[in-house]
Amino acid sequence: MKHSALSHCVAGIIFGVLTALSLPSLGEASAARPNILLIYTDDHGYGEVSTYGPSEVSTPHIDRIAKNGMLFTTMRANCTVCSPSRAALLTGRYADRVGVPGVIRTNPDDSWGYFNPQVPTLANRLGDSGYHTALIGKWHLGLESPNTPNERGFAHFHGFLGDMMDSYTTHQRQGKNYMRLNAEVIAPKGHATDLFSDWAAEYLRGRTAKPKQPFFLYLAYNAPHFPIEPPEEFLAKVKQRAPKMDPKRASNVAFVEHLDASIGRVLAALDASGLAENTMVVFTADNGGSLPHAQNNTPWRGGKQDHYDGGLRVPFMIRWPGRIKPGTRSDYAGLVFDLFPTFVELAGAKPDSQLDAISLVPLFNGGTIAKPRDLYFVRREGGNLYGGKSYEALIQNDWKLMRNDPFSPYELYNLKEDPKETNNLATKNRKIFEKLAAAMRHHVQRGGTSPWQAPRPWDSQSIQASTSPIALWNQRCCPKVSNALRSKWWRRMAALYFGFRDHLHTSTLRRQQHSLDVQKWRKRDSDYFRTILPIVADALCRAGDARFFRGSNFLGSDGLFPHVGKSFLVVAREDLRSKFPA
Ligand SMILES: [Ca+2]
Repeated sequence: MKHSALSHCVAGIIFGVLTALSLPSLGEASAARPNILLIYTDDHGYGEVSTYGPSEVSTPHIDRIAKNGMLFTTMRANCTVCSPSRAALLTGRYADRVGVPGVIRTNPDDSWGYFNPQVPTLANRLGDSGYHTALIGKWHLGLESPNTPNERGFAHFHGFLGDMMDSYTTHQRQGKNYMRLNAEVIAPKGHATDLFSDWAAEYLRGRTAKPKQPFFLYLAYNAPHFPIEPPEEFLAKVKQRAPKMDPKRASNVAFVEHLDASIGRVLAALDASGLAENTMVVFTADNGGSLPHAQNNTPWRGGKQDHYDGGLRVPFMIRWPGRIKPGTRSDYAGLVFDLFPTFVELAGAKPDSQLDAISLVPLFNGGTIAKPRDLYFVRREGGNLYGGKSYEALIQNDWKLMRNDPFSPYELYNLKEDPKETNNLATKNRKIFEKLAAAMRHHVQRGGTSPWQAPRPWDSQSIQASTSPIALWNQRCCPKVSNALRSKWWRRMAALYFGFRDHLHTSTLRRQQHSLDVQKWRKRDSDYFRTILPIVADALCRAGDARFFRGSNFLGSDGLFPHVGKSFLVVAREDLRSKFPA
């Protein structure tokens, strides 16, 4: 591809966000099917939950879930960072099989996943079997259509789309607001942990009006992910109790204790709703704590971003009154995405055939799961340390093969004899090494069948400059939408076109890299209109994280833009949306 005369043009994309489409209830549910409350925290290390052992942190409310149910000691997150863990949880498949080997970020140049819109989510599956489905809190699987929570199966979404918040009180990320009530942009006031707890309590109170329809509430806190911002009164309590504690550590302790108190408020609302008896409560996290932020993964080695167990082993507990005996414990070595088939089974839905996850239901009455399985982990990441490449880990029986970046040599540990992963046997036990390496390659190949970036127009053979943009739009872009909505999008696209055109002029001229005959170009407006619209239509349709489109064939080759040769870039930036109002 020639880049000799590359032109960067910037366009704003206006998004007609689909109004939330609530899935219809498919009939009243059987009373035996439990409601499901999944509490999912962010970067929450094993050492930050007091039920697992002596800790500086006191988490009585989280501990109570284990006390009233089953404590799991050997569960691991599917990934050592956020998005892949969430993609796996919501699909029951390894994250690289659904397009999310790495973190989906608000900055497209540093985004390493695109959540495959074709794969049904846990919310789809439970919704289809009659559950009301809600996500409160963090999504982190896409910022735009078709990967918003409402479009991926959640009837109710009250939370934020992004990867993290730069502040728990402003809720913004790089100056942008990703807080939403369904598709509506909202600007609530307060600490995010308090807000999500209030919204969850409100949701639970609302469910009392429909006691016969079971619900699935996925309550995904962003705490205790950095920035570590405990409310002042919680920090004061910790300082008073432990005045000599390192200040950074004290902040973490207070932050987790605030989270625990908030979870306590949600559990109290569940009790008050009268629905607790038939509600399964699960508590777990997406990955281990971040060591540079003074988080604690005791007793495991390493932390977030590592394939050592400090990055993977997470707190995990399930309470189900009358069905799981209080105070029980399981040492089953599973992965958090095992919740997918577990919930689907409890909902009485047909099991999925494409899953990598395994239902935990046999464990609930003291049974075992004997099926042997590999536990596979993958993370793709940018920056010089990772270079946009992935690195993997694999556990088979007592053995783990792993590395913590794509360039370091593999390490091999015997987890049974060496649970803290201090004795690397990679050179001493080549037989096991080779066996696990072969199994790992198998998973890498399977993951390779799924793209991890959104498809882009220049990859498509079906787009030709001669094709009518209207036909393209109708054919490629959401053929199921109503005519009224389509017409609305067309108006927005027209506005976008004119705004784009003007911006193209100024940015190109300002760069002075190419001479552009504006008058000549204007004469060819109609050609340009026909040419650019398929790209814009595609952009609007795909919108997900793909805000970067290259239109070489239909722009460079027909002589419209001789100054840019065969390469042409359109970067559609969300921060320009305001320039092109609908
Ligand atoms: Ca995380």
